[in-house]
Amino acid sequence: MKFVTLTIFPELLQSFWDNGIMRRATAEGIIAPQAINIRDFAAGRHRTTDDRPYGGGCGMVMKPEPLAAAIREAQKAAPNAPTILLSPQGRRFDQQMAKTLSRYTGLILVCGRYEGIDERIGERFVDFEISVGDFVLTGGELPAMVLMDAVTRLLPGALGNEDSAGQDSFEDRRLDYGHYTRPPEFEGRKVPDVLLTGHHEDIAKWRRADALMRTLARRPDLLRQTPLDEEDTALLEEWRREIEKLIRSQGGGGPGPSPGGG
Ligand code: 4GX
Repeated sequence: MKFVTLTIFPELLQSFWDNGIMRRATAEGIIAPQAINIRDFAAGRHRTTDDRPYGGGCGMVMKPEPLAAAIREAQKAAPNAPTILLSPQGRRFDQQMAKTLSRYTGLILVCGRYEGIDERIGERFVDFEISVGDFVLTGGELPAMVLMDAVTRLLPGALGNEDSAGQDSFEDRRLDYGHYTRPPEFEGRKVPDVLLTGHHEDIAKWRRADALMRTLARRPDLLRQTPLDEEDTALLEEWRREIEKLIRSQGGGGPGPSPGGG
């Protein structure tokens, strides 16, 4: 996977590529990251990349000519790669999108600064516009790193352990289960007993229930997106019976006519 990143701050990306999984994936030829400095394509003694907005208002806009030249250079480096603009106006990035993008052989990532880029660059050069979330950053470099990170760990061999990416949270629209390591008791808090038994089937069951419970408590929207399978339905029904039992034992209202009638 070739990543060609267009930025006025190439050093920001270099430190990211020089460490951890990104560094190893580069060494193994799984990714080939490259930064193109937009300023190298700017004209004049000052190599200006921004200018005042037509129509007035505050902030600056990235000039179209240096960006166009930089994108054309990127297209030479990664001929079949789509051009992606990181911006708050884009489609929200998620695991499914990361998976889709991981099938390309290259991606061109345009990192804007200031108020954004001249609209005509978007119309002429940009294939996808992607946002990493509903908040405003000072530049597209962090979103580009988020995207490259999520895509890289999906590429075969990138994590070392071939299976790790398939076990992820969100792969089946569930949050991850709780993780524990030694010691078995930490500041009075114990590791769930089942995890110490070595009984793989019971451990798998516990993890599945824990993932479902956490998703129900923290992100119920994820459960509404996909139909529940038999095992999850059985767990939820078991919990419903326990909750009803608990409420009845407290003298609370159970099933029956609602106060207002039908
Ligand atoms: N997810 N920003 C980009 C400048 C900009 C604006 C419009 C192009 C078009 C962001 C986000 C984000 C701030 C990065 C504005 N460039 N990008 N920048 N959230 O907030 O992707």
